[in-house]
Amino acid sequence: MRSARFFIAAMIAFAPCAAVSAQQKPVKPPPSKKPASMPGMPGMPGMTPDTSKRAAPSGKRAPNAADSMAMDMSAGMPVPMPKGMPMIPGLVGLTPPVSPFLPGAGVDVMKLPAAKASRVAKLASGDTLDLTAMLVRRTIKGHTFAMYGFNGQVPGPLIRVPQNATITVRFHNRIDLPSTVHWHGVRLDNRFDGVPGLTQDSVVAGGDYTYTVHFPDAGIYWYHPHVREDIEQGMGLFGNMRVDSPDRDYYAPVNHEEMLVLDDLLVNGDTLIPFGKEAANYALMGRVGNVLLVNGEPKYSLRAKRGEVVRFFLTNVSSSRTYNVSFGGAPIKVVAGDVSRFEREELVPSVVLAPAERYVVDVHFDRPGRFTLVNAIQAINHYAGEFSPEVDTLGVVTVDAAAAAPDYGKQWATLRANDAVSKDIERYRSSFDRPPDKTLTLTVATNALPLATVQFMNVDTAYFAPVEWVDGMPDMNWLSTSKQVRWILRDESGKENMDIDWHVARGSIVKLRIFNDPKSFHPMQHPIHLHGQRMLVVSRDGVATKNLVWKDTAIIPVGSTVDLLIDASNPGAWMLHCHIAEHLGSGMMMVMHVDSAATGGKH
Ligand SMILES: [Cu+2]
Repeated sequence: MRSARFFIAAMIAFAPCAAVSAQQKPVKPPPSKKPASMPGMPGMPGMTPDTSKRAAPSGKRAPNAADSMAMDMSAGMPVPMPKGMPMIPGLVGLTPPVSPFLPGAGVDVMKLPAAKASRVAKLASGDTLDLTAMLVRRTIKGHTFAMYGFNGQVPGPLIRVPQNATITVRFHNRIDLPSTVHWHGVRLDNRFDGVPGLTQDSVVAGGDYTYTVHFPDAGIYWYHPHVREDIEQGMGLFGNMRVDSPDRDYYAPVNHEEMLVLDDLLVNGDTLIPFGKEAANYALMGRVGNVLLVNGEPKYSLRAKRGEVVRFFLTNVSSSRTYNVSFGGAPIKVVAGDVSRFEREELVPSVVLAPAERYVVDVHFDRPGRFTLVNAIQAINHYAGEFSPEVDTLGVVTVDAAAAAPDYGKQWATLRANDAVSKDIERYRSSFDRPPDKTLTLTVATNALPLATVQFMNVDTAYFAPVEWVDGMPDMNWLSTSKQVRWILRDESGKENMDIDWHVARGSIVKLRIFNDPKSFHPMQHPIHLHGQRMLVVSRDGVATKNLVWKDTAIIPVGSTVDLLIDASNPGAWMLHCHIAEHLGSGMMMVMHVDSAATGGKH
């Protein structure tokens, strides 16, 4: 029971020539504790991990994930392994088949400008913004790195515009890779979507490109490059856009608003783990960082007054990590998601955010004290075959005894029904239960992976978690590149990824059913993102969503079937892809054409 990983590691070490046949496969015992669930976000039944059995109350918790990981020097590999998890002997000494890449090769990091905090760029319709991707110097937990930032800021400037504004953005690429800017979630003109090879050529290092960005929907969005996201977005190229509704009562009144960009960084002592130059490494699970960052910093703090209501705009810009965020017991009201408000405001115990997702939450700090912003998840240890609760502190909100004025406690306690949202959704309801128009199966194919990885995976897939919240096998993950791993979207005709050629008429309502195959080589959740349109998650595993919200990204847990309803209103060639940067880099993308010969009919 102790160790399936040890068992197979020993088997590989002592019988290096023996290929593991199906009959020989040792059967991994089921994990001692199945990942239990509790009611979480609206429309996400059973997705929130039960971490109620956490070992230590506050005070004893590791302040950050990095502190629970240590480099395994004895193994001689530059990959930080979780404490107590040795590397598989068959992998020792191997390196990924790519050359290493880090930003700013040959540049004196101390001569780079120090990254600044994000500033607000408040723009009116017709305004122009210069946006420069550049090298910056960042110091994180005492270690200094050459990284990237937009306009020298991390996160990049917060672009704040009124709904229906159209702005011009002059993009200047001053980093050491080709790049573009994608305006995530914005239903803009297809020409400015920022996808190289589809809507534009990538902008060479030193080059420029002018975007026209129109904002038809109020809410919270973000921008990032659509070239080598594992490197460019991972090294700091991301920023929020906030689109204000003309309706002054769009949200309930609050005392204060905060933008929280959640990110993680993979650090090994005083170095960053290099990326693959020719292809992404960490292609199996995506790069999961060991330092958690809020707005680019490892420590977030906020002071509030007793009774204060704070609105947090949450965005997950991580390459692969899914978060389960809560505020130290302060009650949370979820107000809005990716592209709209919810039909109804709802109290939730925590908020689950897959990469690229956004949520708007109002939190009531109704008593004085320290409230820790935490990521509470169910960790998986592939070595021991066990699940265990893990709580990482992202920041602290200190609430003073003095009372907040005005007191919005009453407004916070009122769960508003957003009738405009329900009314807008009304015309789509008759399509909720009809058979799907399109289907996708999510799976993976591999070749030329190290034998030890293949053997381990054959055993490991005997069990799975609906969501992998941490990297439970950093050694195998680091060694796998997008040369060896191909993540797959497969449609009903059997076509895969960029061979898929969907055409739907503008104005049609497309029901898309996505199934995440639990029997693949390494099953894992995928946050599926559709460019340029909005969609509803109408059901998960046959359970209808009770409280709808327009989204552009939906998490598909392992073994799940999720029905999406796409409002195909915006003409053009649009990407549909997994937003785990390394999965996208490993082929998990396709194009959906929304043909502008408008029929007005239904698909
Ligand atoms: Cu994926």
